[in-house]
Amino acid sequence: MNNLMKKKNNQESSSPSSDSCLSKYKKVYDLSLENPEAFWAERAETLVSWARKWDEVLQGDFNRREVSWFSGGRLNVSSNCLDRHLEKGCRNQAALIWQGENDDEVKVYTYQMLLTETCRFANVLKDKGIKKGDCVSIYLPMIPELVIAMLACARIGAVHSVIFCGFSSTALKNRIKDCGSKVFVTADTVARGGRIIPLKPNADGPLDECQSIRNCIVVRRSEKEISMVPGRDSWWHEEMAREGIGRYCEPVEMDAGDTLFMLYTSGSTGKPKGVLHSCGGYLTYVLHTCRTVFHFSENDIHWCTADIGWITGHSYSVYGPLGAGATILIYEGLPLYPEPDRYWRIVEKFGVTVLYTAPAAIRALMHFGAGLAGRYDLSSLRFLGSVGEPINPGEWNWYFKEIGHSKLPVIDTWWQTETGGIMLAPLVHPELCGPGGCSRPLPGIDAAVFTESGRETVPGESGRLVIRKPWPGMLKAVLGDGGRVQKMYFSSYPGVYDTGDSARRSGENVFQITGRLDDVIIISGHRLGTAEIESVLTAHRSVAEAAVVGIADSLKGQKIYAFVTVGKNVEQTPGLLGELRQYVQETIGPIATHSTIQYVSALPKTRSGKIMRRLLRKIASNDFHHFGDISTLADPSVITDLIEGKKRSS
Ligand code: 6R9
Repeated sequence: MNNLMKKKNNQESSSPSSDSCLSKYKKVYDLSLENPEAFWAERAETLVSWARKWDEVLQGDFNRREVSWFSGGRLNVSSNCLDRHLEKGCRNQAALIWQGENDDEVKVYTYQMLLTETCRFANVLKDKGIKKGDCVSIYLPMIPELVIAMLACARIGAVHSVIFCGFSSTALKNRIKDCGSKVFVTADTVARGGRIIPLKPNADGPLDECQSIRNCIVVRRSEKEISMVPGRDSWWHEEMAREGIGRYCEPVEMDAGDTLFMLYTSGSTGKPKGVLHSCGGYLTYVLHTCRTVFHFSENDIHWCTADIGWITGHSYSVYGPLGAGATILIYEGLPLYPEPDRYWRIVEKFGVTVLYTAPAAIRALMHFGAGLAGRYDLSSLRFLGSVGEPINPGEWNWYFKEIGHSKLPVIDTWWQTETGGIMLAPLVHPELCGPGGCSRPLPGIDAAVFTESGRETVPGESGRLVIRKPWPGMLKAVLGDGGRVQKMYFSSYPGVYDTGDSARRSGENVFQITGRLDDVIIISGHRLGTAEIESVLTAHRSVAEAAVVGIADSLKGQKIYAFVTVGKNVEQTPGLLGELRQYVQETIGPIATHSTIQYVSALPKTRSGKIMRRLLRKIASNDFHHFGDISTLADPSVITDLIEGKKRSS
């Protein structure tokens, strides 16, 4: 057993300091659930600057499914992230440090400079006719313009939809088509491992098909020639130059329930879902988590390594730390470029105090860069965090020992796009925690574990992680709803939010997350729906049917394994498999690399026609024996074919 765990077990019952820490947590936690409205009112009052105070803290509940927070309240999120810090005298404090992929490319924006640039771009958007409620799609790499564009949207009440640059053509089209965005912001190219890779050209096809896009604004990152559509496409630097630097942009007062942003995420249906977050509830919750988990102060240099195209980047690279007045660090490049010591070089160079990363990055750094961290001065670090997928004991211990010098515990945080911010984290004497299983719900979060039949599990029993009470950071809606929120999150148990994750809870209200229960796979911490990949595969002329599952991968956590049947008269050649792999990568994006594809003569289906995925998961992971109940399988003879095909393809 890990030493810290031993210490924890001994001390949890004996040490007065750990006892008082636990009882303090329990007191706050119990109070927060006894009177949630008073609790959240205090949080909103303390952490957020409001132009008008709310009339009602919480309207509705999970039974009625209509929930709204702080109604009647008015605020602007960009002025909470910028103006209010200036008013406190932090004008010249660094707000954003940008490290380009090249070591000598660094930019620093003070809070004043970030406000000036935000106002400038907000005015550019206004000149393009963008008004409150309009949608702006942003497809940018990790460069300062991404943060500026988000804050500019928030300033004028436009809804931003940031799309991860690791997506291309089809995935991109799906993510811009149904939100009807009017402006698209992108860059000509992205820097990736010493290469300059075209970015805007990925968007040209989808843009031509999306009638709603009136303007495309392009940041110049390289000298590469790209095609620009006259009248629609323009350069960011030319638009900004026209704007000058003097014109202040008045922040638009938003209702607390107005949408701040939408973000597409993967679910178990083919189409990604656009999750909407509100201004007042989201900001309150993210700032609550920054206080409770990270304990931010103005002296912090906060580096969240997640791409801003995912929720982690939204909440903990942008809105949380800037709302809390910290300094954010944004790094453009890959963790291992040019050498696997890059992260530690950056920590030393800027004196990073808070490092929030993902197990996928830790695995890569462990694998390729063992022993390199010791060459750098990492003494500025005071917090090590992890998010995105379960962190295994090997990863936890490496991060703790090599980076935290056995002094800084690793804070494993669990949450989702839909939750807006961190929900579970080791909050009580984290210094005594070890790998896995020391996460407690944040004050205000009524987490529980339920069996399939809706009974609360007994300690140690696995089940579904659920949340029983509304919290301000929860998604406001799903775009084009039509009852989707109800179907996706509330159909398992009446009046209870189902996270889709499996978990175990100890008698001490300590949670351990064990994985997803639905058809979502997590590749390098990035969430992809198997159904989205299946619909790409079946769109290929040679494929008749496809079923995708995730299998374990030592570096990426999980990777894609696809079973396909081909059309009549199509030959099952190795060449076609290569073509399909390439096709998946090109249409979904670089995130979908290294997939394995296997031909099958038929997919295993139940008598009611449903693909039996658990069987496919077993076969893909070379488990040919423990299939469980397969009595509903329409044609059990397909199993032999599946197994033989798997053996041949391994
Ligand atoms: C923040 C984020 C959400 C899913 C979630 C779960 C997995 C996230 C985790 C974790 C185990 C952790 N997940 N954090 N699993 N331990 N600390 O990642 O949001 O992209 O929406 O993914 O990620 O399965 O349901 P998102």
